[in-house]
Amino acid sequence: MSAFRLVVFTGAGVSAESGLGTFRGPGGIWERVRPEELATPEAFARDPGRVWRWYADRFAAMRAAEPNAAHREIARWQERFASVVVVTQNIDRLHQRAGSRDVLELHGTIWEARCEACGFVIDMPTAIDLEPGGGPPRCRCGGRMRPCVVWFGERLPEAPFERAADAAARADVILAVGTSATIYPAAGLVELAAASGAKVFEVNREATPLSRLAHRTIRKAAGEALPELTAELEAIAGGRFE
Ligand code: BJW
Ligand code: ZN
Repeated sequence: MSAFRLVVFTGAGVSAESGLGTFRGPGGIWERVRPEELATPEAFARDPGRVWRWYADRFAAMRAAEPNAAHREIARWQERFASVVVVTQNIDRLHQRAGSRDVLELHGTIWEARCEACGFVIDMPTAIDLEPGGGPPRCRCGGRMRPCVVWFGERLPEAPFERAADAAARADVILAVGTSATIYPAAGLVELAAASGAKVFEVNREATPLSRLAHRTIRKAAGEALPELTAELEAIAGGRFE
């Protein structure tokens, strides 16, 4: 018997109970703004001040937010299972703040800003302080700083994506939590895991395109569902640590 491998694939819904808005669905961010107006390189080129301020406001909310019961339960699984890889589409770092050590950020992080011209990276609080006027600060090379997130039409960071694909291909169970699973290539990781023989678990308040792949679906809020799932995962893992 080989060691039990769990991949936890998360989206905005896992942070909803920390008070952070999701993108799609009722009350979602995209009901108020159109993605192509803000979350694209073209939008940033057109109106850098607007896009920067939108991220600075969201950063303030994410910094003030606390990890919830779902983030904490996922972090606890590290002590119970041989391998737990958290693959997240979230930019808020709440998994790391809850104690998860192996977190792959597929869509970057709002905690850093980088220069469009030379790639120099600084942390977001410093970047915000550099420009009290509220726009994106300039790098020492003269280039404009931007949030270290992945916009539509941009490539995902290669190293975390490759590690995530490898973990998905080797997983015994992949658990998708709080994601509409509509954004590619991230959503394709669950299809890859399923095709490689993993059991697919889904925790989401609503049905998603993944639901048809799922061996087990739990239609509850993540903070309630995940602590309840622990015993079930332990039964599947069966103490496989080596
Ligand atoms: C709860 C809950 C609770 C609520 N408990 N659950 C194939 C076909 C067509 C198009 C494409 C394709 N492949 C790629 C594309 C283009 C595009 C794409 O996927 N478009 C789709 C519309 C189809 N993809 C891209 O552009 C990607 N890049 C790319 O493909 O590059 C290719 C390339 C190659 C070579 C050179 C250059 C390029 C990049 C995608 C980047 C996505 N970025 C964003 C913004 C990040 C920064 C920011 O935050 O502003 O990432 S968009 C947004 O969506 C964000 C999220 O990470 C992502 C996913 O959303 P998520 O997390 O699933 O949230 P929601 O809101 O959708 O869902 C929340 C869920 O939670 C819901 O289901 C609720 O029910 C549930 N929920 N409360 C449990 N308490
Ligand atoms: Zn620079």
